[in-house]
Amino acid sequence: MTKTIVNSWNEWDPLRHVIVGRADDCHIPPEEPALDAKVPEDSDMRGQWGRRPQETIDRANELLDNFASLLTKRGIRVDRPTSIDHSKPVTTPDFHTDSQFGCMPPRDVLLTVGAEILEATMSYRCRWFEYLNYRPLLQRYWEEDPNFRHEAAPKPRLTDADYHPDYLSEKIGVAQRLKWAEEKHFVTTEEEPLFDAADVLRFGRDLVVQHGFTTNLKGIEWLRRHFPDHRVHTVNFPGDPYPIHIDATFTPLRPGLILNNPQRRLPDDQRKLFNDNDWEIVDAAQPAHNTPPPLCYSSTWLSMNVLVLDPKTVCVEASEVYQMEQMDKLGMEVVPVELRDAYAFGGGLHCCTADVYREGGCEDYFP
Ligand code: ABU
Repeated sequence: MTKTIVNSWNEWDPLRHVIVGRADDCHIPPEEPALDAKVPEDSDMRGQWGRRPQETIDRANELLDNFASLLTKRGIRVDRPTSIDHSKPVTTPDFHTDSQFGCMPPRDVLLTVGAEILEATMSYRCRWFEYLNYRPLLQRYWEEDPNFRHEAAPKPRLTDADYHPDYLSEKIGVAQRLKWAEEKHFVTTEEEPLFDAADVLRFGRDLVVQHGFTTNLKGIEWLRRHFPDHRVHTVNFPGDPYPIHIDATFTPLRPGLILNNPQRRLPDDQRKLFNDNDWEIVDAAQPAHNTPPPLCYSSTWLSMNVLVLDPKTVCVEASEVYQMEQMDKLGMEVVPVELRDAYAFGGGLHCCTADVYREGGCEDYFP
């Protein structure tokens, strides 16, 4: 009798098995083109690199462990990655960087579509080997589930030709960044296919993919060819001066309902798919914080980076009082989860997880 380990087609069906990241040995990597483009110009991250302070690693791990226990108590199987040594430099024939990033957050690296887990190309040099943190788990799933497809996208070369030099300037300014975002001029070029898994949202037969800093058009075309039975839609959010990862911008909660970041609204001409199928797109509540925590790459909009446990239940960061209130009004049962002190390690509740198994199959929500 065979056992299905891997199955997940969307962001909301009942979650039964998930990977939760670890903060172990996380580093702030040295400067490099795609990473620098994401660090806000006034951020305390500028000019810093090295292993993150041990007390912050311990605190983040405490919160991630608590989150894992909460999920386990709700009957969800939780697996954890095995940290590699992130202090090791990465050298390939094409580039060198003096350290790596970490085994947080798994959502950036692993894209689960049905019975497949696909390792993304990634676009930061410091994240080139990040998939190795998850290989012990993926090997285990492969041994246990004869239908599991373990796939890896072609490793990119990440030469200087992958990055637009005008993004490397110290002072660009938010107005210029917004102009470039409107023009779809991002730090990554079209030299070769690039994508992070966290730029992809799964809606059954449809994949919605953000074109931005971490995913280029060739990356989206690669996904289109790799998933020939899916419809792949490209989206942009011009209000975002630092566009990486879709999951603090566009958050499906259940069939027919999506939260959209009010500063990063989906343009009218990209709403047709949702409008034609009676999906409601509502503005997300304001974040409860005016600034991200120290040494954090992400924006305050991790407030809407939630983990949906099933179409009626959602985990929201415990200090995000406005987001919790809005979820309640939208008819969701809210599970508060403390995670803010782990944000600096790469993101919120959606980021720090990767789906392994959700109930349900591949539905067509946009017939
Ligand atoms: N990894 C999600 C970060 C998105 C943001 O900074 O808004």
